[in-house]
Amino acid sequence: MACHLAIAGVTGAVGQEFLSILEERNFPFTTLKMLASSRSKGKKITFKGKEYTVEELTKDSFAGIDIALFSAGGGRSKEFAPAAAKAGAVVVDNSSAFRMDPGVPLVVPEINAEAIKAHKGIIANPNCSTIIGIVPVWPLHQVNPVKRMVVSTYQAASGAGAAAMAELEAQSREILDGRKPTCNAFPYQIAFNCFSHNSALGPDGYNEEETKMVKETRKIFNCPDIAITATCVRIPVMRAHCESINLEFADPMTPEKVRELLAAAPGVTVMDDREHNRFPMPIDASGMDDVLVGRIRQDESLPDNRGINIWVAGDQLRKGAALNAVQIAERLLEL
Ligand code: 11C
Repeated sequence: MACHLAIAGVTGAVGQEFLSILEERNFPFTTLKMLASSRSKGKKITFKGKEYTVEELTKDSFAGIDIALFSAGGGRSKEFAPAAAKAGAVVVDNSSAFRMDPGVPLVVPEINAEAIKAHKGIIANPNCSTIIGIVPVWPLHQVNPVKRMVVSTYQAASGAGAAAMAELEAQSREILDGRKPTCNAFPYQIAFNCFSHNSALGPDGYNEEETKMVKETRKIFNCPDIAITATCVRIPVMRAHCESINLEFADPMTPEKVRELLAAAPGVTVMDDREHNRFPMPIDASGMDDVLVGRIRQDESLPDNRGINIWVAGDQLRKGAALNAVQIAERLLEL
């Protein structure tokens, strides 16, 4: 079934990725509305050989729209997504605005696609670090429940948007030219540096990114008791996030079993070449749909072979954002 589609935030990094994924996957639409803030109003975008004019995102943008893909920032989602839903569209929202709302499904199709059916007009796309981390953990958790998960992230500039990606490039040039790096999108120098994730710190000392990973994973897994702790760090990489994940299982688990389960898991590619010390890197994951997994090994600090370490890399703009949202939209068309 084809649909009337809208993209809110089409000029941003995720918005642009929506377009390439819709084209690659030949997503069926009869009309497409490109929406963005007033700054981008009137801009021309060519998509599938046709020129579109970007319209300003307003509460009146959604008459006749079936599906609206939103990546325009949390504030705009809060302001405009309810209006879109009221007009009859189903919003797939990439922001954090509605993720923890109990009435809004938070979906990774490989994990909880069935939650889509319960939507009331808005479906939330999880945070990129959450998606990339849990796609490979879920198939293991299905077979042997994960009791505790310790995650450390190595996050690309793309997670902070197109301006942050441009800043990484500009700062690299400035530093190589012997100039002082200019910081606008990030609070600190990103080129040739890394820093604790640039989201707000809570009174407990955890930043919002870390808290999102904990709360969102519990909601998507429908597992409020799973123990999770995270440390999130920004590194000078353009567009794929990496994560070191330590898992404690209820029962013994071997690296061989993990490899076997992940080799059969949707959305996952095992890249675990010990012989050549070759494991997933951001340059491998960039442009890929699957989350890459390697460094699969026993955590020998835990008794009874109940601990496993893995290393993952996933494209933040694709599976971490636009691809996951388009997969949700594809499922919507099947309902
Ligand atoms: C990052 N994960 O890499 C963030 C970006 O809640 O959707 C996305 C924030 C969000 O900085």
